[in-house]
Amino acid sequence: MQELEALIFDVDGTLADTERDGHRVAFNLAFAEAGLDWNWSVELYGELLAVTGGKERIRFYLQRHHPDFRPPRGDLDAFIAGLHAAKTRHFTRMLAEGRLPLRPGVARLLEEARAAGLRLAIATTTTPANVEALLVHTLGPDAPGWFDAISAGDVVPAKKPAADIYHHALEALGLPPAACLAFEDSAHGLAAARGADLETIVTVNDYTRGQDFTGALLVVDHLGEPERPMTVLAGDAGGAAMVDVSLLRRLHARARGLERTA
Ligand code: XBP
Ligand code: MG
Repeated sequence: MQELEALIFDVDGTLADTERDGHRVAFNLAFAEAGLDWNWSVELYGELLAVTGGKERIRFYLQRHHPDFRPPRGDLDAFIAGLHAAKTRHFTRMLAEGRLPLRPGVARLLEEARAAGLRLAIATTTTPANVEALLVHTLGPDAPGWFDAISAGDVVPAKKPAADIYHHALEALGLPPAACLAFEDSAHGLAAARGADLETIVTVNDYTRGQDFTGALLVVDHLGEPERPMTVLAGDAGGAAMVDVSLLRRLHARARGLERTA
């Protein structure tokens, strides 16, 4: 049977709770800076998360809420790209200020996986500069080098729920999906990972808790810490309080073993 060789992580909502107090706030700062009176509330942003990717999200918002909007100059693509660049500047500054910590258990699991010889990768919709800033400012300057593949943003034409970004990461790792596990926080992310044949662990957050995670290997509230056990929402963690390498190996073996005999 195929051994577990690598872990592939989503970023937004999975490594850190970035959406409500990070991306949303950065979008609003960029809008204000551009003299726009658009303001994305926590509730509205929850609806806009239906579309992944910041530029795509701005376009979706305009179609829904300001269908007659015309940019003051240039074409709409260029206008959105400019707004989005400003948003990335604000978001990476917030990360540098330490305002967006990693979720429980993330640093613990990354360190344990490295020590156990598992390879690490990232598969995310977000802009590469955001991934770099998050890793550096939460885990240290060497952290981006821990990952054998960082597949991010516009490197593929179709963002999640399309599977493209996971195919990109698998190709960069040079591994089949059966050798890997994915970590996601949303139904779109789960669909992307499952579309690439990856078994997936889901850590929900406030925006995604009510979504349908059928097909996930395990659904938990977070990865857990020794002092802060996780709660299992779906799947069988065998009573474990944390997602650690030994649980991942057991889940992987069980999933792939079942698949082989199915
Ligand atoms: C994350 C996203 C991203 C961020 C914004 O989805 O949808 O768009 O909200 O990032 P996932 P950018 O976690 O499923 O990858 O503005 O840099 O696009
Ligand atoms: Mg996510």
